Amino acid sequence: MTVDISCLGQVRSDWTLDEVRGLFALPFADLVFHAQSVHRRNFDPNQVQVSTLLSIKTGACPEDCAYCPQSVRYDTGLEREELMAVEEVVNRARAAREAGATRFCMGAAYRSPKDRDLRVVMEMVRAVRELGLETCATLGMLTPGQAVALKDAGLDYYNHNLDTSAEFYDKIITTRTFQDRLDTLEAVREAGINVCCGGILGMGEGESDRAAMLHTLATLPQHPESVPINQLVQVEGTPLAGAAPLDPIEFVRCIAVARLLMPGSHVRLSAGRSEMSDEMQALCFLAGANSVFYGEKLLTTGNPDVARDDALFHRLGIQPEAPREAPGPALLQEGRLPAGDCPRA
Ligand code: SAM
Ligand code: DTB
Ligand code: SF4
Repeated sequence: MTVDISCLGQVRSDWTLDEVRGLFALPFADLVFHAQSVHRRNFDPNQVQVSTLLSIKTGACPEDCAYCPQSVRYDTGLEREELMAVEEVVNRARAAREAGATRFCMGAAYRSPKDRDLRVVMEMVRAVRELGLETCATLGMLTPGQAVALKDAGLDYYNHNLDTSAEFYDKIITTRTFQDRLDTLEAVREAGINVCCGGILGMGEGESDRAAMLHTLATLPQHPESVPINQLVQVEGTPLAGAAPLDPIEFVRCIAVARLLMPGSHVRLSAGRSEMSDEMQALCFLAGANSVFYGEKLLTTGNPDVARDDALFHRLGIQPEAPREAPGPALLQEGRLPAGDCPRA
């Protein structure tokens, strides 16, 4: 398992699985040092992008994702809620903006949206954008036509996660395939929407699955602009409640590897922060995480309250990042990120 250290920092889509494993095998201090070095070449290391999530349609989802409190198959005591009114969403977005968020992410417990629901979401996107916020939605699988409609409504980002490796996938979800996910990601990319795509750690997968998931993300034709790395939030009633928690050092390792594989992408320290110490979050930022969800709630579960996050940012000297042009092609054109022409080791 070899990796050519001199090539780190290049934007490449031709990583081999062996190279990814080689990064995982590095001593922790070396890995975090390389990740932080690459991070500094592309980002201000003291800035973190801040998004706020809202569940615009909650529960009663027909899918069987083993981690999810919103699946209709598991009794998690969650109250189902119909699609929210546009006005209510706008009020919540305004409050998020006033609290300091720059991106507003609207999540719906759909397998895939019906066109009549999509029309309402498009109205939400237009209205949230008028507030000066970046917009993000996560609505399940999309057809190419639906992705184009969302783009036309002004959607900036679409979140659709791989969740885990192709190999481990059917231990977690049986109601749609890994390929379905890749198809939606392609539709989103083709429509010209920024891609937000990552996964969940701590579902009983092995390190080889974590490496394979990051490898798939980093070998997509273009890296996702945003890469959420979630730690499983265990919810009573879901099949994954009681799963053995992941070693926190292994979680940080994944953040560092994601940073090295996708140097121009925002890596989001996503769900699971409520269960993390401030020290662990600081290590994640050091390893190259530069985005978080901000606000008391994720979709249905808790997130650190804003007072705790404000105090953490203050202690670490972190400032919220102003919205900017999405990285990737834009930065490549400016010549800030070298293209991937490094010969493989
Ligand atoms: N229903 C849509 C879908 O699955 O694409 C959108 C919403 S779904 C809740 C978005 C993502 O949230 C999932 O793909 C998963 O990665 C993450 N997620 C859901 N439940 C989680 C949990 N308990 N812990 C960590 N991440 C979770
Ligand atoms: C993502 O990767 N994480 C967010 C967002 N994308 C939609 C969702 C986390 C959900 C955690 C469980 C819940 O609150 O329901
Ligand atoms: Fe439904 Fe999304 Fe939850 Fe899966 S992750 S059960 S698709 S809401």
